[in-house]
This record gives sequence, structure tokens and C-alpha cells, in this order.
Amino acid sequence: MTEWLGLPALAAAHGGQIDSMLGWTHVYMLILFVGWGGFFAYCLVRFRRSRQPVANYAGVKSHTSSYLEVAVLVVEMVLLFAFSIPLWAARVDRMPAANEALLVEVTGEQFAWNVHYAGPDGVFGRTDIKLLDLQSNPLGLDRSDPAAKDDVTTVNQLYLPVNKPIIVRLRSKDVIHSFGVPEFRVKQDAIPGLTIPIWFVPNVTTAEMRARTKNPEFQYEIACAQLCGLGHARMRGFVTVETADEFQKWIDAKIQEQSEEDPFK
Ligand SMILES: [Cu+2]
Repeated sequence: MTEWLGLPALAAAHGGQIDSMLGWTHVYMLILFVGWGGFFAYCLVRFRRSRQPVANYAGVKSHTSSYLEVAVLVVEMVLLFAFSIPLWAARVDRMPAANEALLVEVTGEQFAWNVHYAGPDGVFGRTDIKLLDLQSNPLGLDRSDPAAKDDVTTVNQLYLPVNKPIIVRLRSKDVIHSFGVPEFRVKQDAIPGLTIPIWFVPNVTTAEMRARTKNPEFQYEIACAQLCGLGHARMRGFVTVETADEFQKWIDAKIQEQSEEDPFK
């Protein structure tokens, strides 16, 4: 229905609602544009100099323009109250239950996305700013904490299972970044000092999307959508959406690999 907008391919369960909202906004704005444009052209002709050589201080007495403005206001109220607020309530405000969702922490920094999974125990290990090392431990994860043993961290690689609600807890280490994945129709600023949750349900795997777009190199990309410094343009993360089994295999392998690297284990 909204193909005419030329949006990126859709890969999240609720994305259709966002697209329809975008579609309606464009339709209303097109009507307004044509209306205002027509009104402007009419005024140029109607109040041309040859017809009105001298300014008339009383001005126009008709109320037509006031009625038009009220009509514009009504259209904008419809957009706000009939579309935006209900959509916000359904899509943003109401988080999925924590036991049905996969919770991932994503921390922006200049210029990378740090991804942190709690692992099978579902508990995020302790982090400590003193342990922070940009190369080896960008999140300052304390591996001596029992809850951290099975935690998985990656840089710029977000793996997600398909058809499962994902809650991303967004944070930032330095400046304002913005987590934007166009195919999931999500975009949210990551603000230092705040932890901001967003959620979505990816419903097309990377493999399916590659087949659909006939592009074997297709990847979902986390684009930093706030100009965050000189390296902003290279602040790209990648999202791989897999089946539940593939995702489980990936995370198990990751846990294995990290425990082998871990000198304290
Ligand atoms: Cu950034």
C-alpha cells in the first residue's frame, strides 16, 4: 500500500503500522501542499498590483481563510490523535513481557556499537568503569562476577532470533548517538546517563532477505542517526536475524569461545 513512498524493505512485525502512518502523513501533507499552493497562486492573481494599485487598510473581509485554517488544524489533530498517539501507545509505550522477549544491551560509543547479552542465566554481569579497556573490554564487564560468566559481548554485531520480541536497552558512553535500523522501522537516540528501552519483532531473517532482494551480500545495518563526531560515518553495526536454532548455536559458540579466552576460568 505504501510502495509509492520508496521505503526500505520491511522486516519487523509492527512496521506496517509505521508505514501506514507515514503514508497517511504524506497524503495529508500532499493535500495541504496542493491547497496552500493553490491559495498562494490565487492570492498572487487576485491581489495583483494592476488590480490593487493602492493598499487597502481594511483588508479582506471574508472568513474563508479562517475556515481553511481550521480545516488544516482538524487534519493535524486527526493525525495526532487518531494515528500518532495510538501508534505510540501500541508500538512504543507497551513493552513486551520480559519473559517472552530477548533483552539485549546496546551501548553506543565513538564510534562503535557494543552489544551485551546476559547469556542463559538471563542476568547481566556487573560492569565497572575501572575495568573498561577500549580494546579488550569496551563495556568494563567484570568477568569475576558469576553472572558475567555466560555473558556475551560483541562489537558492531547484533545477532537476533526471528519472530521473537527484542528489547534493546540503549545506552551511550560519551555523546548522543542514535540507533536506527530502517528495515525494523526503529530509531531511538542513545543518551549518556540514560538507559532507554526500545522493542521490535524482526520477522524476516537475513537469509530470507538476501533471497528476496537477490542480493547475497544484504545485511541489516545499524546506522548511527545522530552526527556524533568525526568518525560518525563509520559507526555502522550489523544485525543478523536468524532462526531460533541458528541463534542458539551462535550464542553457545560465543560463550564457548569466550570461556576459552578467559584467563580467569
Ligand atoms: Cu554515533
